[in-house]
Amino acid sequence: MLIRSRRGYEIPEHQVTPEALVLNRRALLGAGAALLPTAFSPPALAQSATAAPPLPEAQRNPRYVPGRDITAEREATTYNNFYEFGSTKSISRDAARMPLRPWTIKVDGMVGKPREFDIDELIRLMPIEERVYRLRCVEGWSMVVPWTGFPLAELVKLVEPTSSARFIVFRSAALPAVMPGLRQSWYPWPHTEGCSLAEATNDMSFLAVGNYGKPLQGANGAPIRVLFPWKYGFKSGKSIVRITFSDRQPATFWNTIQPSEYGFWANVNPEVPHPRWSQASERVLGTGDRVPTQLFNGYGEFVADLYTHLQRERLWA
Ligand SMILES: Nc1nc2c(c(=O)[nH]1)N[C@H]1C(S)=C(S)[C@@H](COP(=O)(O)O)O[C@H]1N2
Ligand SMILES: [Mo]
Repeated sequence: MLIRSRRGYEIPEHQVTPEALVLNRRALLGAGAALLPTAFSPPALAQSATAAPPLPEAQRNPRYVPGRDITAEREATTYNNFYEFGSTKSISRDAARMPLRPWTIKVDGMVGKPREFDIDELIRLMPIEERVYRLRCVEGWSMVVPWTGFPLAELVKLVEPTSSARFIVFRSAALPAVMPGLRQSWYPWPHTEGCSLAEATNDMSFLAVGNYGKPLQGANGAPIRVLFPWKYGFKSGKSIVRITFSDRQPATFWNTIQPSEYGFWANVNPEVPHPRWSQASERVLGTGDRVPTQLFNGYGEFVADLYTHLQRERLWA
């Protein structure tokens, strides 16, 4: 989890293909369109069948103030942890090959209304907004990203958890044809992460379908990923295909690999060091700044209440 972070940081210009394609396409559809020969048919320019359509308009939620500059889009979209694509930070180009449509999210387990959602149907059903959140990786770097999506609580409401449901598990896609990391067979694929039902219904828990005003790119967990900004980033599962409600605390990816280093709750705490490094401060991506890490990543006023009855649990990574 801590490995090779420095080298992966520098990504060659030519790897930023998806953005360049998007811009070209905009230019064609916009001012350039008038110059196209009349025989040119717009459907030829339409999104490929596996790409995401544009997102609906989203208002920024003023409740969650980042207190820091937003990280440059290029940093946040090209410096990633996504082990399905390999254990370096430079996976954005490979991840751009992930087919994003059709995409189905199955919601099952202890719910009154189990259901399979087509991703675009889900986006239409949900109240879409923008949230600017800090994200703190357990490795000691952080970023600030505007995410487009909806509160996880809204999805929870829709499927009506039964009275025995206590936990939720998020399963990520495992697509061997495009994910070379899956060949690293010692990892417990598919990637799963989890939270309690109480955490899931906290307003901060967010399902993101976009960032920087655009549909998510593969590297950031397209087409849908979860965010718990008061926890270390490894809790925020990417490219989710299944959400299962349960009465038991689920086994999760990093906790299974190395339980002594990565707990289930994994709340950010500067005073609880990782066994191999301090968590007192963090490197802010794209700026070179080192800033003090905050308890609950600075979101204690919104989430600390979730843990008052869990003081005997290992709450801090
Ligand atoms: N499926 C999956 N989800 C994942 C990971 C992963 O390897 N696979 N890495 C996690 C880690 S360690 C972090 S820090 C965040 C990084 O999110 P970002 O690349 O969008 O910054 O994603 C998390 N979600
Ligand atoms: Mo991370």
